[in-house]
Amino acid sequence: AVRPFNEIPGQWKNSVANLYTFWKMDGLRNIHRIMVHNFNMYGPIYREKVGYYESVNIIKPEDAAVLFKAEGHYPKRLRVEAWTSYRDYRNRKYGVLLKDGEDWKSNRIVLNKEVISPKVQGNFVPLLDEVGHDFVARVYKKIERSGQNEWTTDLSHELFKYALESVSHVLYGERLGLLLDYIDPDAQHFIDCITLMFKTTSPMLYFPPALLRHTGSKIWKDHVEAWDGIFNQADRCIQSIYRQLRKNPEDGEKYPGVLASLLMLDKLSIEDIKASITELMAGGVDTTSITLLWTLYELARHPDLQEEIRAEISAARIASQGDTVEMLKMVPLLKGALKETLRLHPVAVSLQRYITEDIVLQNYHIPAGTLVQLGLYAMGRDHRIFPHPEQYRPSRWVRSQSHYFRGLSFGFGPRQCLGRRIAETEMQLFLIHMLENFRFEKKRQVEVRSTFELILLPEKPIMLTIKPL
Ligand code: HEM
Ligand code: 2DC
Repeated sequence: AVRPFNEIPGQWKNSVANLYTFWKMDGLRNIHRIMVHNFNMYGPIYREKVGYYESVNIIKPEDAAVLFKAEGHYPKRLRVEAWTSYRDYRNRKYGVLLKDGEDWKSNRIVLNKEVISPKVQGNFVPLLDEVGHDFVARVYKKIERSGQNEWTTDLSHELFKYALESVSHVLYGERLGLLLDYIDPDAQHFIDCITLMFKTTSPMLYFPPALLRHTGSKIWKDHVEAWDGIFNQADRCIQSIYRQLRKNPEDGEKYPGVLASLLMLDKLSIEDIKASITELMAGGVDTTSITLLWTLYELARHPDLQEEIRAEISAARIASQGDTVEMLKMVPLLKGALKETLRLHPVAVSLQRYITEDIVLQNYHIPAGTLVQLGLYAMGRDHRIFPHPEQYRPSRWVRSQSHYFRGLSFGFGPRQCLGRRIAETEMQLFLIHMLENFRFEKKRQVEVRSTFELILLPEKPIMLTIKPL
């Protein structure tokens, strides 16, 4: 017989005590490790209540399949109150990230066509390829200046610039010029604001922003300042494209970028377009750059694997005869490496959905309306789901075992990551260019752990040594 909801194990009855333990364990930065700990303690399903939100947590691919079948036509995830509060406070529209219901669906359908459909991939490739090329030139310059024929560095700041330059080129069809020697202070400020925005969001998952706002807390003030910086910079970029487009409408010769395409399509209001473009610009920086940093870190720790991927890239370069879109179809191990990076170092600790119908998970009845979380980080490190989970093995995504509900780093279904195509293409091209030119080494082999700042980030700087081939 199916067991009742109230019998699911977990510390959900005493939420105040739970919040206290949470603080004591420095839970804010360790949320991913606490989830692993809970799955070890309670098994593959547990209920929890931390602060004001309550959820059922699952880890198994089979359960993920059941969850996503019950997500309904308007899939809804955990509402990040800090983000909606800011928009309400400043009277700004929600973009696709924060909308729900029919409003979300109608915007998302239009955006899908311009941002994630296979037909636009070809438009993005030359734009992203150009940025990858410039990044290589910049690294050569840095190596030259070092006078040692190698460059040892924490690449994260360069990667943030690479990611912002890439996503901007795709969104606006224009270069910002972030890979030049001169650093545009506005762009640097934008990058800093995104980091601050994520950092100040995580405490507000547990303390209602409305409360913090009315008590004049620093977290809320910093958060507002961060979003203000993000919106101001995005507004400037959007205004400039808008004006250009009104002065000389597109000739249709060259791909004008996502924003201009949306404006010309005329299916969404300008305010809706602005809201979602801002979210895409903000969502496109820390996510891909950190994933690339983790990938270089793993490749530096696995020199043979690095060589194997380099060989795959060389072969693909020759076989594709200058057709970059074709080339991207010939690098399965490279794509496996990115999947493997996201398995061990996911951007999102969990995926969540409010289910729209009653379901059964692990033989427990779960009523419609419940928030169900799939622990992505915990799943990626579970030996029952990924044999030898501690090993970085991109080939597990190429051959062997079933991938059934295992590759979920970008989420699932109609509510999955809207930036996925941009992110994947951008990351693949980056690695292709970098591996064709440089070797990556790690001087000291130390394990770097993740810390939670809404997205998972390396706990300390990752130092890499880059050498020309
Ligand atoms: C949503 C992961 C890069 C924009 C999401 C979600 C995940 C995710 C897990 C939630 C999906 C769900 O609930 O099923 C990632 C990862 C990235 C990445 C792993 C890179 C390694 C990007 C980039 C952009 C972006 C580059 C923008 C260009 C968005 C947006 C949403 C989203 C707008 C909300 C979509 C909606 O609610 O309809 N992402 N993301 N992401 N992501 Fe990403
Ligand atoms: C964080 O418990 C942990 O892609 C919470 O590009 C549940 C939760 C809800 C939504 C998730 C968030 C977590 C992590 C960051 C995600 C976000 C949805 C989109 C966002 C996964 C797992 C992200 C990084 C977007 C951000 C775009 C934004 C800055 C404009």
